[in-house]
Amino acid sequence: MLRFLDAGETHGKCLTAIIEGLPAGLKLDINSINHKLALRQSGHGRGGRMAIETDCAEILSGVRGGYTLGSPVALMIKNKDFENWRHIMGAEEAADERGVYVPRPGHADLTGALKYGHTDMRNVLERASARQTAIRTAVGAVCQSLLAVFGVRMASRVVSIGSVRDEADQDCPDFDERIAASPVRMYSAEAQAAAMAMIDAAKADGESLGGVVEVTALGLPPGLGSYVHYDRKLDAVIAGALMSVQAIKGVEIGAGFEAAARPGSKVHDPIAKAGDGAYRRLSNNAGGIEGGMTNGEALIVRAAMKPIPTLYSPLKSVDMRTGQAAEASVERSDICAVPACSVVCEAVVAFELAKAATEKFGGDSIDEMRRNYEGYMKAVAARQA
Ligand code: EPS
Repeated sequence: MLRFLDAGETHGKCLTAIIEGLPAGLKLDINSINHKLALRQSGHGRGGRMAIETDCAEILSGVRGGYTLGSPVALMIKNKDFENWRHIMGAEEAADERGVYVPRPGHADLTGALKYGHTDMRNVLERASARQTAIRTAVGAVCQSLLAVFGVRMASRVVSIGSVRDEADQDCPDFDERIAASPVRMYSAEAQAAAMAMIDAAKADGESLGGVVEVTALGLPPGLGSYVHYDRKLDAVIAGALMSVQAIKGVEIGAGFEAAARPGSKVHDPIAKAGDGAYRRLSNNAGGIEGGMTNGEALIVRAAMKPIPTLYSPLKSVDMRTGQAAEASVERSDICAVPACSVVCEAVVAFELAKAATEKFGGDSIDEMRRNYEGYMKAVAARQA
């Protein structure tokens, strides 16, 4: 079973992850991991921290000469900002400075302090921070290398920021290139300009902005996940994983919430036989998942991100030292991290798909996994003949 653990505080020394369950013989390219890390750092609306960091992953173990060994793969991303925080965040000695005593509404601060018994809420926010998404992105990039062996191609884009929507279809010309070149990862030039203006206005007003991101995966075989038990349903697993990303408040697959307003004939995708004999859907409102399993169509998942809870014009809160009303703490933060969030969500879905693929096709080596995949695909083709 593919699994990972991660650790790290936002101003601590580094972020780390151990991935266990990757097959031996998988080619890993550090540049493709670092490319995803750079994408995650970019985007209009990011704050001052991103000018400090240049996230680069280091592979600490489990890889030799560019290929996985089958042993756990350990990854590390250093926090450059640690140099500014060493005296406060050191493991052995930590100065009692920059304490946080007024919780931010919408953040983990207050409940985290009550739950773990912290008085300085820095002990909560350091780990609750979305900085953790950097290492999750690195883990996802590794998983995308595994998925690529089986012809799976993933992408992500921003659908909306605040009230500005970009509903451009994935089939538009130069779609991927335009998303990659856009500072808000939108296709439409008008939507991009409006979103950037809205972010600038939010910054001027001491506000923050959320939005909706979309992740797609093409080339998935039918049958990842399962209908037989609730905790093996792939849509449930993906939704749960996305909801674990900081600030994600909603997830939909395919037509999602809109399907609830349509009659059944406008929701379910008719089935036909394609020229090659394969069963195909004539539309894709299901977003590539039926009965908790991939059905061979494109996986389309959307996630809604709430606005970041750190506001430069702070909301009302309470000073936990005195019990008196006070303005919420202001930590340096981003105004809008929706473009970054699209890259993170792609990585998070990649991990769940790679996990489902390793469950389905198993194998200690990539060759064994490939044989299992090819044998299964042959059997599926025979069942459609
Ligand atoms: C974050 C606060 C900010 C963000 C951070 C998430 O960090 P800092 O307090 O150092 O300015 O920049 O995001 C990242 C560091 C990152 O890499 O995405 C928070 O409170 O969640």
